[in-house]
Amino acid sequence: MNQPILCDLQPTLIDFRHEVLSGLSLSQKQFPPQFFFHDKYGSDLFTQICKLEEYYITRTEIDILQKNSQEIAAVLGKSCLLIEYGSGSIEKVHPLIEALDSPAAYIPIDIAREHLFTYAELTTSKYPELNVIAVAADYTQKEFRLPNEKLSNLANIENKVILFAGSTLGNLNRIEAIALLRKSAALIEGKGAMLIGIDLKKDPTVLHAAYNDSQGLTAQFNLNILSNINRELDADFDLDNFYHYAPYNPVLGRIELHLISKLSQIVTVSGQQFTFREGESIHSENSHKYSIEDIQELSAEAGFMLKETWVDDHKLFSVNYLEL
Ligand code: AVJ
Repeated sequence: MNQPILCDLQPTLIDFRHEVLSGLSLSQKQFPPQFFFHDKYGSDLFTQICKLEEYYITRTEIDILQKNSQEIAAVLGKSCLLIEYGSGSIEKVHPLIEALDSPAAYIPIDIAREHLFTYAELTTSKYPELNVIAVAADYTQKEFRLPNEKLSNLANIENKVILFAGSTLGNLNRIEAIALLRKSAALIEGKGAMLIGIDLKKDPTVLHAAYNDSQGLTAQFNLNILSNINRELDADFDLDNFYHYAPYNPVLGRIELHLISKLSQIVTVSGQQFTFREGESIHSENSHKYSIEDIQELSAEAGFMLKETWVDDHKLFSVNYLEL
């Protein structure tokens, strides 16, 4: 039976304790966006969020990729090396894989080794002809390289394309986003393309509903970070003393997630004390929204050309092909 190749580059996992303590020590307290997925409950909550009517993002991206898979595959061309940041979602990537014309290989890259390998095995068992090279690594790290020794015995590669789905790019600010795109250009050695899912600017009311859902799942998702800190870092956050606040900032074009302190209070984490004033926030995520023009500009800044954009009927979400 065909097996995926597993290439373990031993990514260093984030030091939760260090990240929490340093984030809470800043004058504007903050957490990195990966914290939402720190435990199974957080990941499960996100799965629930994706099923909400109000949270259009995931469903819309899947829809765009499925409806346009033939056209996207034609743009990617024959014998394409499909690299993916994050181990893929079956609904997003498999339709594309099916549409591709004799792909050279599919390379999912993820920091979560177990999850990645399970996904890679599932993909090979579904597509026995496909070369799958799963790379356990942190693609955001400066030092990250493709395992070129594993690629040398592949048939001719006509195009290298990095798939970056889920609007994860939106977590980064403009400077960081450009840096990641430039890094990606270097990864494919100045020749190739990216296929990126990006959430579009739209009526802020729609955005507000997506991040302030009526069932309060996003609020739980945000507050769950505090539960994780309580459990793992011997902390005493009282979840009733914080609330979820997620406004759209039209100047910066982003939804911001915050945890706001309801009162003045002192919280102890791993023996260290942190003071909160009434109304003070911990900034837990940014989710940037772009217009097609913004995407064009961003691409150009990083040395890419926006060649093609696919959107849904309501222009909620976009899938973009950026070429070097
Ligand atoms: C996983 C980064 C796409 O920005 O919509 C959902 C995560 N945060 N609800 C997003 C998220 C709050 C999210 N991404």
